[in-house]
Amino acid sequence: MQLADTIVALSTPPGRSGIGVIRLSGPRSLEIARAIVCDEQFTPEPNHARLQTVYDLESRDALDRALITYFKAPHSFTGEDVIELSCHGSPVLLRRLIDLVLTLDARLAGPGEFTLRALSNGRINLSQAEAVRDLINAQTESAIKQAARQLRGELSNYLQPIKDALLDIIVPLESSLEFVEDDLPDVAVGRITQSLSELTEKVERLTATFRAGHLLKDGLKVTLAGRPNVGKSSVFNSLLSSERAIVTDVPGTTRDSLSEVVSIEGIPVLLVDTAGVRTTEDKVENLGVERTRRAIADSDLILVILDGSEPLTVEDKEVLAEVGDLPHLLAVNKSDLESFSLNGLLAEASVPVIPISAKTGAGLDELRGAILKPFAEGGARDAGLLITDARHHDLLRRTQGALQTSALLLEQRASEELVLAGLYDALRFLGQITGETTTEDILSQIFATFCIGK
Ligand SMILES: Nc1nc2c(ncn2[C@@H]2O[C@H](COP(=O)(O)OP(=O)(O)O)[C@@H](O)[C@H]2O)c(=O)[nH]1
Ligand SMILES: [Mg+2]
Repeated sequence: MQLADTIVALSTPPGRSGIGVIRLSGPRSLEIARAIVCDEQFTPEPNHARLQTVYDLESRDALDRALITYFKAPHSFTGEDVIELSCHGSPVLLRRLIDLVLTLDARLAGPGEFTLRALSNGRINLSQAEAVRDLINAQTESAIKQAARQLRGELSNYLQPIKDALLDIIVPLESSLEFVEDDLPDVAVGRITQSLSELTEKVERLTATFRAGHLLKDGLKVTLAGRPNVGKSSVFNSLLSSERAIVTDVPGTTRDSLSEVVSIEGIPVLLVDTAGVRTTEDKVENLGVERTRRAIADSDLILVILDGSEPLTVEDKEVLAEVGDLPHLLAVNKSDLESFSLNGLLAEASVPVIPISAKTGAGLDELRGAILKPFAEGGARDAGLLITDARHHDLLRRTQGALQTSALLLEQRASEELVLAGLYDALRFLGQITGETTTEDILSQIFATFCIGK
């Protein structure tokens, strides 16, 4: 990755908007800004927005009045000279401006390249860079809060004392290797064993938060299944609080799967409304039924909807057979109707049975609670620092393993070299979380998951 060049990207989403922001970073940023405002003396005060006319360099026509903000190196997000142009949000205008900037010896930024530069210039560490990405991708408020904690450096602050303590063990071990002929004295072994077990426990505690953290970031996929007309689309709409799916009393109305993310206690739940499962002659509906089968197979939980105003039908039983032992719960809909009954399901079923009415909203809170219950008690509202990233989780588990191996070797009075090897591994794994010991190809893999312009 070359850092000597100047990069440019649209930092706001493509499409029409009130304002569109173009960002430049690198040594030529100010020079390029001077060119497009057609003023060689243009020297904006750093960190202050200036309203300027920007020009088409070829035709000399004024293109827009834009707010230009200059962030002087090293006091910018990337640590380099940065120019931000806040223009009116016309895609044509923004495209033209970027094309002009590209003729002035800048190049288009790759995904996450601004953040990568911030990392390379020591403005943030790797876990903070990942937090920037997670903040942008967050699907619920709780996920935003977690990403913001990581961005503030909470993860690196938790890990730093662990790394320091590891060094405190490594240094005397190394010197005993050099200077002492005999084995380590028992007191020293006891002390090291004690601090190793404390460190392992700290790492374990953090590793264990991944279950909740993973859920918070990646959420759950919940598929609604049931024969036509039981009220799947109505339940879908009620859980979303919107009229997203078409509801009619004509069986087979929903032909394709629809999905939307809804936040349940801060956890993003991808709800999938399906065509339902039934045998039909209708070609389009049959394709929908096929998709339902696939959605059922790869969801975390299946919400089987039954119509409590009628006795169970053969089709209902087919759906239940289809779901089989997959994780599911039964929502018995239309509890507002006179003829409603749970059909003896409570006594029979081995999974939760929840009476609901999509029409009145009765039982929907219980349903939300039951959806989350197998995954997270109490949601993620007031959780402490959580590990949300699979990469971090993997590295923490490896750290744990390395520490345990070292402790075992120490107990067996193996040579110091062997004990040290595990400690160095642990240190390296922790360093990969914050980026000190992360290799180039891992870095490029991580940054490939960023959006362009960030
Ligand atoms: N009384 C009553 N009718 C409902 C309820 N939920 C859905 N319905 C009706 O049942 C019919 C089928 O609903 P829909 O959501 O399209 O079912 P789907 O085919 O399973 O998606 C429609 O006429 C709805 O108005 C409910 O809780 N109570
Ligand atoms: Mg439907």
